[in-house]
Amino acid sequence: MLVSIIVPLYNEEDNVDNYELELFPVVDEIAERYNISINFVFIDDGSKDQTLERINAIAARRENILVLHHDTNRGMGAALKTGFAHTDADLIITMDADLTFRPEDISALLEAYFRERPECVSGSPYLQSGLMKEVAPIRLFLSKTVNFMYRMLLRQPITCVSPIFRLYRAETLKKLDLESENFEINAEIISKYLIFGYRVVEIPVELHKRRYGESKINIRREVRNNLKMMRKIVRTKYFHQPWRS
Ligand SMILES: Nc1nc2c(ncn2[C@@H]2O[C@H](COP(=O)(O)OP(=O)(O)OP(=O)(O)O)[C@@H](O)[C@H]2O)c(=O)[nH]1
Ligand SMILES: [Mg+2]
Repeated sequence: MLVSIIVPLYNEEDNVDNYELELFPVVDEIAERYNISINFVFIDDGSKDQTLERINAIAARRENILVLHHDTNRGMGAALKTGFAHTDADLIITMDADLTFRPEDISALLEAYFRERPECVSGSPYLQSGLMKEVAPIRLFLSKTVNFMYRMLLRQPITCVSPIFRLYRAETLKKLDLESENFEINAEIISKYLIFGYRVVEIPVELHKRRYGESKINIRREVRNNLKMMRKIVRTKYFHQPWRS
């Protein structure tokens, strides 16, 4: 069995420097423990710093790394879609470049997959009480409100639609016609899974504060994109129209 870990990178040079210490050893140990092959697909999305050079230098030293590159910055969703199109893995794991979700929790994603065989295992910081203290109150409030609205619209007990930290069966994921170019791709994927009846299992995971580099999130853009997504959910789920922009 092959598992691809897909990581979008945009101006993350300081985090990339940390991978040999905090990411690769953890993943190597997990691959050995579960007796599976794991490779990495990093997508540099037109970074303006040394991200591409540094990840290429690491890839030259390690076997299991594929580096892809966009000439201009196209957004997290565009980067993930490029990654999905370039892997033949059975399972796809998506994760943040800044390791705010702990690499150790990749084993929790796999554990839940092997136990329950769902189409998706999604890490939710809302199931892990107490750990959201590090998040700014305004972001926490907006996130909780948005997630509440998704829960009502989707009529599913999903606690968090936005996290990137997930495992998917590649076959199912590749059937989706994904249109999001930015952060809202994670909400698009989970909404489509739930509307189309694919089974999603949420597990509690820790979410920590970014230690290196700068946040790329733009709250206004996020709110706007999520409202657009909700309109599409209503059209598809309640008016049985095709999902479209
Ligand atoms: N490819 C690509 N990846 C991006 C872009 N913006 C952000 N990312 C990546 O998406 C992930 C999430 O971005 P973050 O800036 O950490 O956003 P966040 O997790 O909501 O916020 P903080 O952790 O508080 O900074 C990281 O892996 C980023 O490198 C982008 O424009 N293109
Ligand atoms: Mg982050």
